[in-house]
Amino acid sequence: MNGASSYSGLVDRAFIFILGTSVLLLIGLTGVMIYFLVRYRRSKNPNPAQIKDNVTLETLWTVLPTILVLVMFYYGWAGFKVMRDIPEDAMPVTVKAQMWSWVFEYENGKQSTELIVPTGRPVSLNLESSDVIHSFFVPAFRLKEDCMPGRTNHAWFESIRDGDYNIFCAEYCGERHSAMLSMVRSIPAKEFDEWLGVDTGPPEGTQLLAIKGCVACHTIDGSKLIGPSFKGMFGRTETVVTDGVPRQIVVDEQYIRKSIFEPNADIVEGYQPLMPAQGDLLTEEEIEAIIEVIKEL
Ligand code: HEC
Ligand SMILES: [Cu+2]
Repeated sequence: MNGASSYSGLVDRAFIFILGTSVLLLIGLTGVMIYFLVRYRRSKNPNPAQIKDNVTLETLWTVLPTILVLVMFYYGWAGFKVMRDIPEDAMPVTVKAQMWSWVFEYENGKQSTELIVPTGRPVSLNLESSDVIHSFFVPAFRLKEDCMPGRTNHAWFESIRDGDYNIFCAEYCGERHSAMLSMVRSIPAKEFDEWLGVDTGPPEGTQLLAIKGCVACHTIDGSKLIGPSFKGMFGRTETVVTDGVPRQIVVDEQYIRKSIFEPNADIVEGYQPLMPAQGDLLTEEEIEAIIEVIKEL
């Protein structure tokens, strides 16, 4: 239970306070219940007393819970306010979620499948999704925010300790939701600046397939995942189902292009129509590069 963001302590405080009062109330109430059960059992008290109006008691049981609930509200609100106030100098990173992978894009255009951040500097996140609702969840930072198609959500954090922290998707988004994993790597600010400054150029080869999220569903080693493996795909003769009718095709450039734009026009036999159209998410150069990579595999 060791938070690693500047505000994780505030979240923990609210959580521990609510958990603590709940446990105390549970023990206290159960104790009083058992005591009353024994103390006022029928054999000892054959004639129950009729008690009416006890101003002291009634005031107490109204005022005390109200104060408790207000303190809970205060802790929750104080933490929430900090999470919603994005510092002006925060470094923006765009989080792109899709079935079933994450891509992080920096201001200078650099893209990464892991979220590399400088320790001790605020990072603001613009959260997007190209298909269904996902949820960006970094437990160590006490940070969770939805990625929605058609809008941009915002969040921020400041990592206070170097280290690697898990990223999960916290909104069920289909078959490989549980494999939608990545890492925040919090590194010293100087190292980060170096990393960000190194121009690795546009992603190439299989790295391109990873950045574009294809490998969430397609492998490059011949094994079957959600979709057929890219290995040996090019030039293969296979059966696809078009409008419910099976037919034979050869995988060529034309066909790959069509698969990217209209994945559900021809469904490869034995697979489900689970591929979201990728055409709008790729530039012409990227499509050409992807076709070249598939050819090589
Ligand atoms: C969410 C999962 C998913 C993602 C992400 C995905 N695909 Fe697919 N893809 C599939 C499935 C399932 C099939 C098989 C059914 C079909 O033909 O639509 C498929 C089929 C294909 C085919 C046809 C394969 C064949 O053997 O005929 C190509 C080419 C392809 N995908 C390329 C890509 C590329 C390139 C990307 C990344 C830009 C990508 N896919 C991303 C699930 C996915
Ligand atoms: Cu998801």
